[in-house]
Amino acid sequence: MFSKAIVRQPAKNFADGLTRVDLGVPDFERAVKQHAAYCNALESCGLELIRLDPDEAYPDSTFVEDTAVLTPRGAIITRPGADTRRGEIDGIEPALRPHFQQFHSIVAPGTLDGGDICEADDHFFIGVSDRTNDAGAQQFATWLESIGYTASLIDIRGLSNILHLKSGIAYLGGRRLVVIEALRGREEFSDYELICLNPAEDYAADCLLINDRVLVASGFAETNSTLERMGYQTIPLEMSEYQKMEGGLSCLSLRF
Ligand code: CIR
Repeated sequence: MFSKAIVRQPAKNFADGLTRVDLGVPDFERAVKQHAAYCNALESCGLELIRLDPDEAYPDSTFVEDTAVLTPRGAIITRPGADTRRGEIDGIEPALRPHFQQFHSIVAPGTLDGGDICEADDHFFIGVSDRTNDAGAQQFATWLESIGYTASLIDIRGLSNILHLKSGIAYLGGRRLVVIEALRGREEFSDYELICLNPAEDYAADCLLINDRVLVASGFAETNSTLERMGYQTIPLEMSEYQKMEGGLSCLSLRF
């Protein structure tokens, strides 16, 4: 169960962040409204929010998930793979200090983005991507093993339509994973029940289990009804402005 989350409202220059998709320039006012609805949804799931100030020094800093990985046994500060995002970690560590005793950091030459880490109970899937390199993935796996978790590495470098591993998978508890079609055949998932999405709805794979509800991007009707039919209570959220910047629902918070 989660009780808290860290969030950071987008800064005015949010549109200057990184993106490889051609979905248009995000509208700042709309992004702020969508962020507020996201925060309300987290609160309606029982979370207390720790709200950080918008930070214009880092246009991508609303995507707080990439700066840390939080587990019940400790926190790790990442080393984001994009140069323009590396300094974002400086603003996250002080916010986490009061809540975690065990701290660790990814160090050079390793790079790792939190969006590449999918926690599935005591096991962690680690995406090796254009942002998370082999050294970062290995450092993280070694740290996890030192605190009693297991890990497997999933190479997604050939998949140009997903930025991070969690752009393509989500863990819903009970050994059940949402996956995009392009990842369903990976051996690492063979012991899991897979909910495979219609490729037209790949963006909806970045959904988020918060306690007993699932946050899901709105506009992806098939995914939403599949999840509802399986007994999940979903909260659909408008994510259009974040999708333009290649961010999804998990990216906008750090939950613990
Ligand atoms: C970036 O390219 O870094 C941001 N525009 C999007 C980051 C999304 N984060 C995530 O999936 N965890």
